[in-house]
Amino acid sequence: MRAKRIAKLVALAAATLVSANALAQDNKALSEEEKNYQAGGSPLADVPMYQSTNPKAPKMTQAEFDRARQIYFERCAGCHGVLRKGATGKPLTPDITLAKGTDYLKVFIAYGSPAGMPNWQTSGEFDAATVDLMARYVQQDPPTPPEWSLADTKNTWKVIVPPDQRPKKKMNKYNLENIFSTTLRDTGEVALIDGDTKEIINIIKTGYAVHISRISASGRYLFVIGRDAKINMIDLWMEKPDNVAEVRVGLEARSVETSKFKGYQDKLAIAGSYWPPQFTIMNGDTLEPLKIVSTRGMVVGTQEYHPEPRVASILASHYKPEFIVNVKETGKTLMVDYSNLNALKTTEIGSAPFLHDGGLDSSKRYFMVAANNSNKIAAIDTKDGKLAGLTEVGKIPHPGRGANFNHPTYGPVWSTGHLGDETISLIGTDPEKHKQYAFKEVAKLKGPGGGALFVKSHPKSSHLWSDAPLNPDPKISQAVVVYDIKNLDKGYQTLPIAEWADLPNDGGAKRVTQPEYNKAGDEVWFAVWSAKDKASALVVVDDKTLKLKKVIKDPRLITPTGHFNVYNTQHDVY
Ligand code: DHE
Repeated sequence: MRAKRIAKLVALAAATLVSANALAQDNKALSEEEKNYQAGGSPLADVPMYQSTNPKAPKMTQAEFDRARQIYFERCAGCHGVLRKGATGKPLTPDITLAKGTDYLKVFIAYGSPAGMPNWQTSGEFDAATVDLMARYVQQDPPTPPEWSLADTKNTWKVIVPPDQRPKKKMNKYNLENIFSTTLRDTGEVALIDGDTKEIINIIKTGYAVHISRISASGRYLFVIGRDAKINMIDLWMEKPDNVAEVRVGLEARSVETSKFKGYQDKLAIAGSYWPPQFTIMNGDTLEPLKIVSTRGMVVGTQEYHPEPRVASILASHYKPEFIVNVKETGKTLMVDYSNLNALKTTEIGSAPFLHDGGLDSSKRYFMVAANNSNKIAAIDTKDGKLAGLTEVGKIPHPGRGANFNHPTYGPVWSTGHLGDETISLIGTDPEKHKQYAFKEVAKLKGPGGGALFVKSHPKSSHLWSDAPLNPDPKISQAVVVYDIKNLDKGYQTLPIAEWADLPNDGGAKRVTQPEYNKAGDEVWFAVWSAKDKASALVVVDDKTLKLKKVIKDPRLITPTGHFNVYNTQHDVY
């Protein structure tokens, strides 16, 4: 009996190995890129959670459980979910894992799977003891992080400078519309940089592993959110712009936005949380929390209950007093009418699961959002509150906010690059004059490889830019490509941005990330992103000549990733 079981196990291990190796050869780049992206760490790793004892699960000491839980939240939760009920990755609940057993799970964790599970041991990231630890951990009952109520939110809320003590007019000489807010990811800070002089104005403390910056409708307040769900509100009118309020809206988050509809400018702010799965509407000049709404519910299509649908991108409508809230796992876009918070009206638009990032088309009527692991782009009509189209694109679209330009044949198009393949998809966005192309993929441009995260263009430019910071080949990840919109058939030109940064040879990854235009649309900024203990920089390129214009170096520029130009972010220009 025992011999038979061992033989079965060996056969299983061999089969898993063969398929995992085949994957490693065919598709190594893909799993490496996805792993780099998803396994970015979670603040939940440090949140204490209760260990329940399931007599059927393999034994673990409290210390082992805590260590494994930390690794799980740092490396696995991004795909498998906080509650292990599955997100972009498969569910790992004890009903499934106990039936598989420790030996099977060890093979799976060590060698990965063709469905996209990384090969944690053979890639050198985990040793055999860690693989064993994790195989035992995923058979325990998943610990649940705490909820986060209005009272919890209020306990973290600080008004550093009350509105009546803030400047009555702009107190500095900066050209506010051309300031860049640059994420300093691993120090939990943003750098405010004067786009005209390229000097650092201030380095401001924000949340942990800060994610994005957004600007209020008036252009005065800058909102920054950390992965730990901490929001910082910065007043750009101060002599030296700095924090005026802060609050935590949960334990983990990625998105923040402010009301932009006429009559509601600067009135409200909103932030979406990954954990707990909810969004919080706040007062726009103090961050006082006003209303929390849960996003737990049914998945589009299957209508199965999902316990932790994360809030991904949020955008303020220009057509109505509405926030456009994208709920990742359920595949639903919520148009949240903020005109009466006591009688909140929400229009729910279902498209496809795994809604992630996106931006407006050039008319600002359609919100184009990537359902990333469904390989689709949904077009949400923010005027009529309905799904205008859902189109198949390449593998794992990742647009950032995307890039809009006028295509010589297809008219206005919005574009996205992909994490999982080398293409850039162009999607028609003009149902009036180019109806036959509207919300369909009309063309695919060929890029240098997968691992692309952000594309960008500008109404005054004839260029389309794409990065590929997560491509495993440094020749690709340390450069960007640029297309001439008037001559797309010519293909792309490669610019060696990291080389231009001329950083010391300290072994830093120097991943070139996120093209962002200045206000005038004649410069493009890039981050050259290395680890915390390695040198990084920002590189500014002349958009007309495609020549290097300036390298911004400063020991305080640690792990720069995203950067957000005030005017372009405020007006959704991309
Ligand atoms: Fe992001 C936007 C989530 C990893 C840089 N990122 C977003 C948005 C979401 C998101 C939901 C859209 C916000 C919005 O528009 O309201 N990002 C996630 C993740 O869940 C993920 C995969 C894993 C994680 O652990 O966070 C992740 N993101 C990254 C990175 O590793 C990046 C490259 C570097 C970093 O700073 O962490 C990164 N994400 C960005 C940037 C944007 C962004 C620069 C804003 C793009 C824009 O043009 O607006």
